[in-house]
Amino acid sequence: MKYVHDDRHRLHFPQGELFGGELVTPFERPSRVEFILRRMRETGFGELVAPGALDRGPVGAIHAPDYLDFLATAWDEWVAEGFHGEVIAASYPARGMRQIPPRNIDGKVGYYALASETALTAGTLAAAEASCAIAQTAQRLVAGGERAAFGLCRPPGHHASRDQFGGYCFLNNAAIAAGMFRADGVGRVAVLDIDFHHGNGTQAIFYDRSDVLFLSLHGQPEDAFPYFLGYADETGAGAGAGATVNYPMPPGTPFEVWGAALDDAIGRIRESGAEAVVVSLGVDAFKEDPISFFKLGSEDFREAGKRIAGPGLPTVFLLEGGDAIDAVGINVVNVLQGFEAG
Ligand code: OKP
Ligand code: ZN
Repeated sequence: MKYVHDDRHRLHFPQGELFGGELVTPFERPSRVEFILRRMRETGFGELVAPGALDRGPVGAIHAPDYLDFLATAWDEWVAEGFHGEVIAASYPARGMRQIPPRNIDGKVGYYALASETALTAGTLAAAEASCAIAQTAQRLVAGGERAAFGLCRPPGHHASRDQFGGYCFLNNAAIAAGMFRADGVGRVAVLDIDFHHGNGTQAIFYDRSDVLFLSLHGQPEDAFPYFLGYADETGAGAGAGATVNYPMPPGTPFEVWGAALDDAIGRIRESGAEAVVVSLGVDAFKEDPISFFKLGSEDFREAGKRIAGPGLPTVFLLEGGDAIDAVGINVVNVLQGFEAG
């Protein structure tokens, strides 16, 4: 399988993540990619491809123009305001308040943020665009006839909505790739999100659309980030009714239960008539992940990959989360090897 990577992800490495009231070194860090690359090389898996230039059209088809402007100017406005730290949201348009983007950068960040753990820095947009170009190149490989491709996207994307960043995400790579399949004339696309965290951004982007099926296996919102979306009764709206499928699961969920949810999701992909699949590939369902609570072992990821190959559809794998950094490479490559064996 071809895999797409380049080094520009390193431009995004905030020094602080707001965690338990402290600023800690972010869990989502550049070494995640290094561990995956090392494992790809060790196992001789696949062939490395460099990404092409970012195609801004498909980005603009998913994200709002004012949000993209915000990402482009936030750092400079933050510095001009006289702030010395990284860009972190502190004030939000909460319940009962007006949803109007203010002029002041401190307010504007709150308007465009969905959570405060994620800092934006001078290099963040460049890294997010490079990550998106990687996703686009992986999509192009598959649209051009490859059975599958893997994009080592960093920063990840699935929490980013049409006009909000957070959960380490800025541009929704999976949504952009799914939109590109549609623009290529693929009638129906499935986004299968197996990251431990609910893909709230991807869900929101396609919630009222029937042409992109969204399925997510994740820690239940009662207990897990992003907390405010991902319940089982969220099934789509309007034309998209029935095209969103959520599998929220409780702390301690073992592979037997998770795998049954995966089988159900794959069954729905088969029935849906989808002609391509985008997998939001997070491996934080792993039992040793520092911020998650499922109990999958490394071999379970191989089995998951095998099952994902079942429908025989063109498949783009895009990296999302997975922060047990020494195992993230093993678990990602296990999914991809399992897929190839399936
Ligand atoms: C990004 B991805 C846990 C706090 C979690 C943010 C998690 C973002 C996950 N106590 N905060 O989906 O892996
Ligand atoms: Zn995650």
